[in-house]
Amino acid sequence: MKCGRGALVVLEGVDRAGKTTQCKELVRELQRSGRAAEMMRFPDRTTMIGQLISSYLEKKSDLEDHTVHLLFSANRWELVPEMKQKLEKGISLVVDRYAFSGVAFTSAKPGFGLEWCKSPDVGLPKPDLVMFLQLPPSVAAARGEFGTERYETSVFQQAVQSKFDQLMEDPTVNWQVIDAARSVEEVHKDIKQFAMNTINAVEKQPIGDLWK
Ligand code: ADP
Ligand code: 2DT
Repeated sequence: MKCGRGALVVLEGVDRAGKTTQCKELVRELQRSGRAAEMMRFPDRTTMIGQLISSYLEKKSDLEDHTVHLLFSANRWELVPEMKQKLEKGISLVVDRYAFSGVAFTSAKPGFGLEWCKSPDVGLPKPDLVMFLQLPPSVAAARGEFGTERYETSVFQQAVQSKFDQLMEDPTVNWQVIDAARSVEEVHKDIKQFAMNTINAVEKQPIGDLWK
């Protein structure tokens, strides 16, 4: 590796925490400072699998719960070759949701355990940094109404938050909790700092395997 690999940086958090806003800001900032960086998001609704997922989220179709969980995972796996290629070329990837959302959302449904939910994503490229944008439900509510997609209710979002809390107890993942209730600029400053430190730290390290 001539100039080192890029970092895999993930942003997670509940609805309206500011993930998309901050991913875009971070990519812009990294590019401004001369680093190669690209944004990705999951689900990636542009692929064939992504279109099935999108139709499910928009409630235009129904899918059995295990099935849709596996489709979300397949949607990540189908992009792994592209992700690895980019990381190895030195491009850092800033990702809006990843396997953690996958596990948190499905395990918030009745009858789903954390371990079963994690299993299809075991071995994915391991994020070098996962920033969890923490936002109290009351502040999220002030940012606008829930949309009309599946999962967009306060009861379900609370269940999802408690699953994220469980996932964040895992010391094998480099979690950083970010107070997302501040201004876009203040949140960005923290995120930029964590991301820059990570990018510098992992340059010469191999890409890890998630949950392995
Ligand atoms: P997410 O991707 O987590 O759902 P978004 O980035 O789409 O969140 O932001 C949700 C809404 O909140 C948008 O209207 C956005 O402009 C607004 N927003 C994002 N960050 C902040 C912030 N720090 N303070 C106030 N409003 C914000
Ligand atoms: P947005 O496109 O607004 O982020 O909503 N989800 C996401 C899952 O249930 N499983 C997953 O693996 C992922 C990545 C979270 C996407 C919705 O899909 C949920 C909200």
